[in-house]
Amino acid sequence: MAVLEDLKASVIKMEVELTAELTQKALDEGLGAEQILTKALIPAMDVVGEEYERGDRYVPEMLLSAHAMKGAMQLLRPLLAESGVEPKGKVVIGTVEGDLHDIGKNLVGMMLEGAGFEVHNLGTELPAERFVEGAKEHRANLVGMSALLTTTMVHMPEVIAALEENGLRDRVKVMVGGAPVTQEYAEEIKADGYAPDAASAVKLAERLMGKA
Ligand code: B1M
Repeated sequence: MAVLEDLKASVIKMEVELTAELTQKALDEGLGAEQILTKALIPAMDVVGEEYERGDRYVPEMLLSAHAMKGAMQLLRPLLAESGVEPKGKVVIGTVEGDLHDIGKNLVGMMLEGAGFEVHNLGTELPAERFVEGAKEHRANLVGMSALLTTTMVHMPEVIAALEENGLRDRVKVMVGGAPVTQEYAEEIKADGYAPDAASAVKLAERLMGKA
């Protein structure tokens, strides 16, 4: 599909407006939101990451590509989130302390919404207490944590400990994800589940809520 190739290239080239136009074009051509994400937008961010790792791209350029991706996601959001059924569970989701990456976490949130969960997106760089406050305020059944840095994933067990200290651990399930996080790490920190991507996050959340 030419439009998907062009879209991927526009994110890599940091073309914010063109990315939005091509996303709309892809939708107008009848492509599905998930296809646009998995065949163009996510692979583009992988290229961006590889270029950064090789030293061919600096942080401001990484940010511009992220900005382009976010614009595209705004257009896809209503399609990923359309449902209108009784919530399958209440989820609070956020990125852990010291970490401002939010694209993947937002995507997981949108997909959960689309699958019929009530989702409260708490934001980024969240200390453990914010997860606790959010879980209490929204009477959450599920707490989702995202981390994209090896240096920040270490805050995940702090959140689990804070949930325990506040007497919430037996009534909320904990789900973790993000590029450096693994199934082994999730088990080590006693999270209830790990998902490698947004689609598996939905399946995992359904399983944890007994809705699968
Ligand atoms: Co950063 N960054 N970044 N960055 N960045 C990475 C993560 C990195 C891998 C790049 C690289 O070196 N190849 C590297 C981390 C290395 C490491 O620790 N292992 C890195 C670094 C080093 C940094 C800085 C330290 C750079 C610097 O300043 N020197 C800095 C840290 C800032 C901070 O957080 N304190 C930094 C900054 C940034 C930007 C601000 C420029 C920007 C973020 C903008 C934003 O998010 N608002 C940015 C970006 C864009 C990236 C890359 C290129 C793309 C991340 C992304 O959005 N991917 C990234 C390289 C890469 O991942 N390819 C990189 C697309 C997204 C859809 O995927 O987030 O993985 P992802 O989410 C997936 C899954 O992981 C999973 O599902 C999602 C959808 O499928 N998932 C979950 C995520 N959360 C989940 C939660 C779940 C379940 C599944 O349950 C709750």
